[in-house]
Amino acid sequence: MPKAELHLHIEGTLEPELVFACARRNGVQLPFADVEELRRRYVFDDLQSFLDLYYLAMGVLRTERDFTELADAYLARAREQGVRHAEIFFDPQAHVSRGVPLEVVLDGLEASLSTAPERFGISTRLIACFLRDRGPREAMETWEALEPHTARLHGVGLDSAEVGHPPDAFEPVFARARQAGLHLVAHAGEEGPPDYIWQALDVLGVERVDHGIRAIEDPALLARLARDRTPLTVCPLSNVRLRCVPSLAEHRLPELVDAGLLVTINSDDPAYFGGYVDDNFQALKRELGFGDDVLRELAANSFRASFVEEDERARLL
Ligand code: ES4
Ligand code: ZN
Repeated sequence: MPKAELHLHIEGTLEPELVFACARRNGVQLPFADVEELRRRYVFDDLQSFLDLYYLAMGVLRTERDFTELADAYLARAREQGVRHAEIFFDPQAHVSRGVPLEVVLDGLEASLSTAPERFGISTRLIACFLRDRGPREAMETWEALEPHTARLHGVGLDSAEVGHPPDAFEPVFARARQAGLHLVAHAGEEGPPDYIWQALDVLGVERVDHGIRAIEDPALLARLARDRTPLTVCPLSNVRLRCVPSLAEHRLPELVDAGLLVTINSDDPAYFGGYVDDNFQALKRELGFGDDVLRELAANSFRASFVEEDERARLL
């Protein structure tokens, strides 16, 4: 089933085998003995406990080659999962803050992504995310560094630890990205309250909400999202692994669909959460009894919610 992936952190596709390969060639010492020990750590209590390991593991990414191999490995997996188009997040601050230049990250990713259509049948876009827990000032400094590369980007987003870091503080930096002609998205309502989703919409002016699952607690917000057809990029296996929902069977995703929202299914950080995007689709079938008709509609939504221009859309379907 052809689909677009709209919520995918490239650093979250870093599989343990590549962690160790990069660590070895870059001379990075890891606090894990081997791949098996690292994989055993993939049990999380909440978003922060995941982020701690996510930022630690990505410390092995140092060279252009590392980022190229990371993206190549994702694309190979994505092709097998029916992905035709991917709008890919990356976290500039997570690399620049540890001394890896922005150019290394961008050049490394692009060396892979620029030939993805021929090699994997996948078109791609890059979305640079600001780390909300590093604050609005550093976000603006990051934007100043990104601005010369605007043509290489398709949008900006907002991610990392949500609670205590509401979207409204990032209004100035999102305004700058909008002026530069970029698309706007933000993580909101993953762990944070519905008010953060309202802020993402009304203060930041985002076109899509990443996660957004806590909208289910606010009927007026559901009505707003349905009316505007604002897409939600829901990540079911991520929500279970980070304990945002008690189990997949209890996920309220069916209610979001029934409320008329434009819901899409995505993998978030597939190396960490037990599956790539089609594994998320299969889990919905298994645990929530979704029929093939609903799954096909969710896959179709991913193209409707994508930032692909109308004339390019026909190629993808
Ligand atoms: C993330 Cl699941 C999730 N939530 C927020 N920020 C993130 N960065 C990478 N994965
Ligand atoms: Zn995410």
